[in-house]
Parts: sequence; C-alpha cells; structure tokens
Amino acid sequence: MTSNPHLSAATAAGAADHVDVAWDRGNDQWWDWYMSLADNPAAAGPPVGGPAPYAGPLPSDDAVAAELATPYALSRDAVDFFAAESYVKLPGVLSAGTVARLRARLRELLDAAVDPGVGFRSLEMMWLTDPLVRAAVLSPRIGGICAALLRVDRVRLYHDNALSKEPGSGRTPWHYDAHHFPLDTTDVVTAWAPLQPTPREMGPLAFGRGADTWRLAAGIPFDKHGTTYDRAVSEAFRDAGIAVEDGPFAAGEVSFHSSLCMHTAAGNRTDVARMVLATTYFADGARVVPAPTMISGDWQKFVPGTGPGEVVASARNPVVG
Ligand SMILES: O=C(O)CCC(=O)C(=O)O
Repeated sequence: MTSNPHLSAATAAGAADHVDVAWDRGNDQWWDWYMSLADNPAAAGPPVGGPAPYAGPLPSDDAVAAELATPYALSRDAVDFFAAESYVKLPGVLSAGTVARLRARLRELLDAAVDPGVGFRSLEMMWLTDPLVRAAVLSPRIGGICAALLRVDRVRLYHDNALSKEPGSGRTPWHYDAHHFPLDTTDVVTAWAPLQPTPREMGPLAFGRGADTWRLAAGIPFDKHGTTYDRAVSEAFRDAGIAVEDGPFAAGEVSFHSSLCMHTAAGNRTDVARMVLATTYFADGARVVPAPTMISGDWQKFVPGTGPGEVVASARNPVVG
C-alpha cells in the first residue's frame, strides 16, 4: 500500500481504514488530503468558458447585512423535501449582488492566506475577523432556514469555510459529513452557498437522492491512502440505481444538506474558480463524540475548550438565527 503524501507518519500508520488517530496538520492540509481521495477516472469533457462576472453595482456591506438579517419564506414543501432527501436547494436565498460582494471578499481573503498553486483552496474561521463574512455566517436568514429544516428551536455555528475549486481541479469524493464532524448528533446542516452561477461544468454540489442512501456507504471500508472508498461508493450507488441530483445552481441559490446526506461534486472544467461559502450549523445541545478521528480534521479549532463528551457551546459556537 502506497502511503498518501498528505499524511504524516502518525496518520498514515496502520491499515487503510485505521482513522482512530488525531489529525496533526491544519484544516487546509486536511482538504488537500481529502480531495486526493477522489477517483478521477477521466475528464468529463473539454474545458468550457465559465459564467460571466456579475455586471451590476455591488451592494454595501450594510446592505448585505440587512438582507441577511431578513427571514426567508421557507415553504412546507421545502421542509418536507429536506426530511425525505436530506438536502434541499432553495432559490433566492441571496441576491445576485450579495453573491458578488461575498465572492469578492472571499477571493481577497483566500488570496491573502492560501498558496495559489493549490487546486482546492480553503479557509475557515473568517467570521472571527471579517465583518462581512460574519454577517453571512451569523445570518438570521440562513440560521433560521437551518433550524426550520432540522425542526429544532436553535442552531449553533460549527464552522465557516471558503472553498475555491480552481479551474482544472478534480472531483470531490463521495462522503457524508457525519463521518467528519465530531458531533454526537445528526441534526447538523451545511449551507452551501455558491458565489457565482454554477453550471454543471463547474462542479456544483451533487446529492445522492434519498435520506437513507448513506446506509449503502456505511459498510464500505474507508481508504485514507487512496481512491477505493470513493470508487466503491460510486459503484454501490450505480448498482442500487441511486439517482444523483447534480444540476446547476442559479445565482443566489443555496443548498442545505444534512450530515447524513451523501454528496460529491464534479471537477471544475471552466476557466472560472468555483467559489463557495459553506457554513455548518448543529442543533443546540450537541456534544463532542467520545473519540474524534483524523477525518474530523483540526476540530478543536472550531470548538475550543470542549472535550469529548462535553456540550458544544463555546464562544466560537454562537446561536444563529
Ligand atoms: O465544495 C465541495 O466540493 C465539497 C463541499 C462539501 O463536501 C461540504 O460542504 O460538505
């Protein structure tokens, strides 16, 4: 077995599915590792042009914050769809101007912090220092949607994430987030907000249909060194006839997926970076699991001072919405 170059000697040790060891690098390195586990059998097609940049005037930070503070008219059908499918895509959560403003800010933050040579660039905890990102991450509009979808009174923040899949970067492997987040609840939801219109060729987030589909993957041995897990999940879904929703996102459309939702994303074969603000929230009252694994990354950064078995309610986990 060839060891994965993104792993340290400690995390590489043992069998390919041995993950009961702490992650010992940063979260950006975690993403580099995780993306390397994607099976990229063949290019899905030729390079194509990406979406045109937003042409209208950019709203002020205050206007963005005001928009993000207003409630979203969530339909009963959307809540029912989320319960049945473990994800839902909602149109018009953000205005096109807000999308463009957030894209410009996340680009600045990523460019300042992350090596431009990396194909999948990530940055988290931006909300602690950037007021515009804070308005989005602590948005009553987004937090309200998440609480309503989970049918709970209150959600707390787990973390924010800027994710930039650069032109030419490959697939995101199949996974479900309950495998990652060291939280003892599956009442966890990620708001995945693309920061441009996102056609299929750009690799929009794609979902395995059906709330129980994760069970097909639960018995597949994880492979921390290579792509066998991702490939086996694809095969299991094909054999079971699982439908995959991999359609485009319009500007301002946001998807919400639970931690049991199986999801993936195609590579980006456009000439524009696929930028996303992905923010995760959980039902108030959740605890840290007894034994987090290396798949949880540098999780202490997101829940400082909170050990295994303890309720997650640190200053970095405010109630949202
Ligand atoms: O953006 C991607 O390609 C993956 C994101 C993801 O898996 C998530 O936000 O849960």
